[in-house]
Amino acid sequence: MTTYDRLIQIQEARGAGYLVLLDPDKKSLDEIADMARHCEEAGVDGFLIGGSLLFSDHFDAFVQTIKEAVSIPVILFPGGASQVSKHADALLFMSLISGRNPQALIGEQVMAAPIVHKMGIETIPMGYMLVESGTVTAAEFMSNTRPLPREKPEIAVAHALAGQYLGMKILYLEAGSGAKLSVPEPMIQMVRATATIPLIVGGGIRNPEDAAAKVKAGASFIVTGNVLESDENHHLIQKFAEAIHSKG
Ligand code: 1GP
Repeated sequence: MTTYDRLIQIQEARGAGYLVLLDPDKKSLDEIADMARHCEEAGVDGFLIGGSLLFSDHFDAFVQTIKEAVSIPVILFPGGASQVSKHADALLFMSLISGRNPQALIGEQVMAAPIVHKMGIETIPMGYMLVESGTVTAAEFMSNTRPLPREKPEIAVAHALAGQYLGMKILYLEAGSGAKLSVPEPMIQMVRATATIPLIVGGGIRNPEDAAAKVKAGASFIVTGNVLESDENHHLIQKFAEAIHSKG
């Protein structure tokens, strides 16, 4: 079964899925295997690995360590063409469709394609949309794009439909890691009511209640990153999973 099919299965069985973003700059190789196992036991459905800006030089080993520690999907969520690893189950082959920067729309993808081909890794075409979130996020700055206005959900809908018609298999509404404000529910609702492909929502989600509200609005998958970076918040993992799994 492909990783994409596994994701669909998770969504169907659980109502929505919980994905945890692991940033190689924020966790050491020594601590990541335990953290990944803990997440799996607490009900996390999969991992995304990547970042808009990367300082660490252990990306490949980081992916491999996580992959060896767990059996849930390990999926690359690359900030650029250099963030690829053959150890992952799949790669979100994303285009930043909310922006008008050709490098983020197609340039990085062209750089990555020959390497991805050689690795033979599964690709999941994804329409990635940045949403204005009250501050300039790393994703916004590094991509040199303007995010979608948060009070104009119809603009998000038009982008989501364009992504779907271009053949993308999944959409991501992203407020940006550490966003002050998460993606507004009315925008999720409107996108869900029109586009039919699965919808990932992330950025600035700090508590299980927020996560549940995004699922209620129509998110198929919720991503959290920052909130789990401090060890004191690890007790929240299971609470997030329970809040997100509306079924089963
Ligand atoms: C970023 O959506 C993810 O790509 C996660 O965001 O770190 O704010 O949870 P946070």
